[in-house]
Amino acid sequence: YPTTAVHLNGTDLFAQYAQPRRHNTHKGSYGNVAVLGGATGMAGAPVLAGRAALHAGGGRAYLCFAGAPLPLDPGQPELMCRAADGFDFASAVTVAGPGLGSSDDAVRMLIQVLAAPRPLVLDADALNLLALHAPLRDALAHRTAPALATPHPLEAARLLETTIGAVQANRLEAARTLAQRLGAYVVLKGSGTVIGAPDGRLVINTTGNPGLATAGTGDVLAGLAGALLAQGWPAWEAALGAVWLHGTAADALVAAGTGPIGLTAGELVTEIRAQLNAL
Ligand code: NPW
Ligand code: AMP
Ligand code: MG
Repeated sequence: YPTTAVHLNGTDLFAQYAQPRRHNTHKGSYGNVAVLGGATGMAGAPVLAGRAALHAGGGRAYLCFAGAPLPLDPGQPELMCRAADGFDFASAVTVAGPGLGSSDDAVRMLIQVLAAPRPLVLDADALNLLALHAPLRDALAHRTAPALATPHPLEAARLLETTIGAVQANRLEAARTLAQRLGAYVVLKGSGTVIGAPDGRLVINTTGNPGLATAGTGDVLAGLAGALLAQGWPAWEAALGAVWLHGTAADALVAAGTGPIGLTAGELVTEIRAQLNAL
């Protein structure tokens, strides 16, 4: 593969992998997404990821709380809220990390998720825990199903045991090294998100804008990626498609005057649905 990255065109990707809704299908045809997250005080992060999963076409979405579970999301009662303890993570594609925190319970749940033979998205505190605990990295290395890690520059720096400055000074190299070390597809977020594969492939995304620099947009990206995986996209293409669509939705919001100033992660969720249906 070339050592410099190629730039991403998502339209062709969606033409090839997005599933049209066929008549004789049901919610089971579009996959289950589970979000492992939501320590006390952090319920908003899994809610945003779960909402994104539903708006991106996932058949069912479960919020699995490491802390006390919300009884429901009144703004999105379609989400099924559970305690993470006892949830069968083999029944879904899991998005692990949004608001997960760093408790012993969070580590224990993450070990269960890593052991489940299903595609997996690792974001936020799941990445911070991986940086801290070698047994979690071992569990990741022994997986058979693909994993997709979505670090922002500080999360990448923690995993690489370096600084944000060093990551940002060579984003291509950071994404490639991280993908090789974790044995996972890596989405290194930030302006010009870099997507890397363990075999050395690198792609730069050019959609998106500084309107995305606001709380919760990363949680939305993780839920979107989970929904594409749950609908059968291969992991590399799911990473590319999620990043491209997330940025495209943000660009459409800005073009309509909903940002860049004050764009919210919740608005991004509904625009992702609009863009997906237009594609
Ligand atoms: P600085 O400030 O420049 O030194 P953290 P988090 C850096 C949950 N959330 N380019 C930057 O560092 C998440 O899911 C809950 C350069 C920044 O200050 C997590 O579980 C929400 N630097 C948890 O909170 C909504 C960049 O990283 C620091 C960068 C903590 O996650 C919000 C932040 O990293 C949130 O999603 C870039 N592009 N991007 C909710 N509603 O419940 C980031 N940085 O300290 O790991 O904190 O990302 O907020
Ligand atoms: P997180 O920090 O996890 O909430 O993720 C933030 C999301 O917003 C990621 O998808 C970033 O790539 C995106 N983002 C943040 N700032 C910018 C920016 N200036 N330009 C484009 N995308 C951005
Ligand atoms: Mg984040």
